[in-house]
Amino acid sequence: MRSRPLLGALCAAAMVVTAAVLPTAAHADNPIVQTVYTADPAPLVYNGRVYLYTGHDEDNSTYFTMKEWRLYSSDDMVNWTDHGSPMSLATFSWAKSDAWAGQVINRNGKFYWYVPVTNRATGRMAIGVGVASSPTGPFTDALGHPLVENGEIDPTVFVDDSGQAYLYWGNPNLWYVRLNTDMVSYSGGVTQIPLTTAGFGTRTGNTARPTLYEEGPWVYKRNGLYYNVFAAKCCSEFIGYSTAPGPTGPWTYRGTVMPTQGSSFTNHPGVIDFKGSSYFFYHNGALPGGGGYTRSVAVEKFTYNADGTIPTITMTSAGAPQNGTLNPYTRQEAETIAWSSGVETEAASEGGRNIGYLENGDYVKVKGVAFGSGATSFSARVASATAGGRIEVRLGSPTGALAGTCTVASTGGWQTWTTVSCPISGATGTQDLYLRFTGGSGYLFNVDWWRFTGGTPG
Ligand code: FUB
Repeated sequence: MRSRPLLGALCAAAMVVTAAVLPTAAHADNPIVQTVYTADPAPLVYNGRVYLYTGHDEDNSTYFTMKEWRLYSSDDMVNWTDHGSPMSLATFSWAKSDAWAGQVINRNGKFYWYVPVTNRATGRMAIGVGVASSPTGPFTDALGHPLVENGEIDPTVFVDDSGQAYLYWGNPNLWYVRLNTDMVSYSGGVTQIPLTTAGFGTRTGNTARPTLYEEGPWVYKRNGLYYNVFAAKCCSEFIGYSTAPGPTGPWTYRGTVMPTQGSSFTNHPGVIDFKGSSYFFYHNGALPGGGGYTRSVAVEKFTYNADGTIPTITMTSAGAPQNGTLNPYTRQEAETIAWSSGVETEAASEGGRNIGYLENGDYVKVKGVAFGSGATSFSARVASATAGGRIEVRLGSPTGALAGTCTVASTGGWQTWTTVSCPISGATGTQDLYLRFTGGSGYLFNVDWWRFTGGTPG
């Protein structure tokens, strides 16, 4: 019996309510992922794409119950491709639990993923390193033991222009080591960064923690200035930041990046520049069933002030504007999604992932699709262990103009794939595409990929 993961079922029911009370809900692109709960965003720009590494809050969590990390990628900041889970607690034989907030960096032709987990042998939080030769993994344990362990969490990694790499982490303190060029060892000791109120702001009512620094540091350099953006105060957290003339300080507190918002008592920053714009990633509890232990990653575009300070950024349901368009005349993965309702993803037998657990009325939105001169045909790779159903190709909204309908018959299995095609009309210019799945009761079919033909993008 194929049973739908909880969040998908929840979304299908809750989206009906959400759409009824929030007129803009159908157009929202935040949170970025609707298929599972995600937390602790760690974006990496590599080869013209943003790779967004996240944690995964389990459905119905009542603590930070996190067993794996997840990965999504995009080249336009709105359509995100689901790459599944390239690393989990099982990657680290010595880890017991707590797949918490980490960061990935590219160096030496490899990708290094620094993560905090609980060390089974000591019961303390330690920092492990995953390594892969591709940003999508699979990642393996680089060391077979922690890189460093002092009971504290949330590593952020940064390579200075000199080539010297630094790993910072900490809650309640803030630490760093100088990583060697192999990125899996360090020289010198573990150094504590003094948490002064000048450096990290003043917290009132907590003598044990007199500064605002709480956790989740994100360190980077821009125009010669070093930034440490971090989760501040607790609880609920806001996002604050400090700057310094060098990688080890002295730090000066600069104020608020994102106020306390969004029904999660934690937040976590990730900051990048991509295709000429700056983006701030964070998490909140905005999905149905969301909260402090069922969080979701979101993104906003922002512009640095002329003096390099960061403006105050607020959470939106609209998210960042699209940076580019999507070409419908090349194969697109069905798990490339701007927004979805009732949809889950899973590993596909033909490689990558497929969308599944599709029921009558579920849909996927793909934003800013450049149909250009106009498509004449749509093809999709599908599989169904039941009676199948239909893919409605709609434009502008889930109930927008019907450009075509593809019928999907049973293929005899959820991973027994065939390609279906149907004629298309009216798909010209750049429009939002909605693939709406219809049929009888129960699960209808899976979709691995799709493609339009007949036109040229533009
Ligand atoms: O996700 C688990 C923990 O919650 C992270 O390590 C912290 O930064 C906070 O977001």
